[in-house]
Amino acid sequence: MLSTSAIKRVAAGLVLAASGVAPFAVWLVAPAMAADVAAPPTASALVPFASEEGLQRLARAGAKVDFPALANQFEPQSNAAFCGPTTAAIVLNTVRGRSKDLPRDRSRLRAEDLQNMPPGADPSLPRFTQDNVITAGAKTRAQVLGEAMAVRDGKPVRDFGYQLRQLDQMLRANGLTTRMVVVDDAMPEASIRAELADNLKRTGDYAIVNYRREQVGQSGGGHISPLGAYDAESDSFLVLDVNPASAGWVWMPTATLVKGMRTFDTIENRGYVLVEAR
Ligand SMILES: [Ca+2]
Repeated sequence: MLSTSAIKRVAAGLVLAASGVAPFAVWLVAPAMAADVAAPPTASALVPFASEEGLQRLARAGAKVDFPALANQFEPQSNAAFCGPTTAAIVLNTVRGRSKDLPRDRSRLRAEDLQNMPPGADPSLPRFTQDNVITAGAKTRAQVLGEAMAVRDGKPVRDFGYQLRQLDQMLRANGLTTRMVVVDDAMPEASIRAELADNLKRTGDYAIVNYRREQVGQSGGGHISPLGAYDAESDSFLVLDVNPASAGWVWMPTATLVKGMRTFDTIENRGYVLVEAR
């Protein structure tokens, strides 16, 4: 279907062509038109959230109650290894809301930031951050950022970021109840779709996915992000990608998402974690 802007551009091109304007002027119009009248996305295509089609999917989606709550707490990861902690911080801030007992992360304040404040003032905010969620878990910040976790055959074994099981442990250590699902070769796509879509229809719990970018048509390796919604008509999930420096939020077909989760990572396949307050 042509968008209104595309129709206007087509009309402008026809007018130029009919009026005998120099051919290059017609040529300038054509490429933009070609982009706008591209065929509808194929079943396997990723559809950017920031597009007309992307917004339409959210508007009609029947499973999206988690989206506004997560969007309100969204933050992008600050370095390449922190997709797990960033996802954890977003979900924890969403689950725990404005509880008074949230941790305060003063690591981003410099000593000179306090020099003009009243004595004893604390400008930090009660929030989970992608830095302080790591502290509660078993894996240390240094290990997340590549410090050797073991030595094998005389060589350091490094393990950047979080494997699914490590993420699950860290989420539980931060006070969440979790259900971790490893997407092994035998797990049917239908049960994964049903469980994730059901979650996205329900308030109070959230779905986190761990997939391999290469397998879903993006560049990069293992990645972790929360899901925002499910649209049955296109059979796709809205992945709230926490690394906008690499990729934007996208609608990812179920088959593609499952393909990305059904990939091996160090000790077992990737998968997803469902979380709720304890
Ligand atoms: Ca939910």
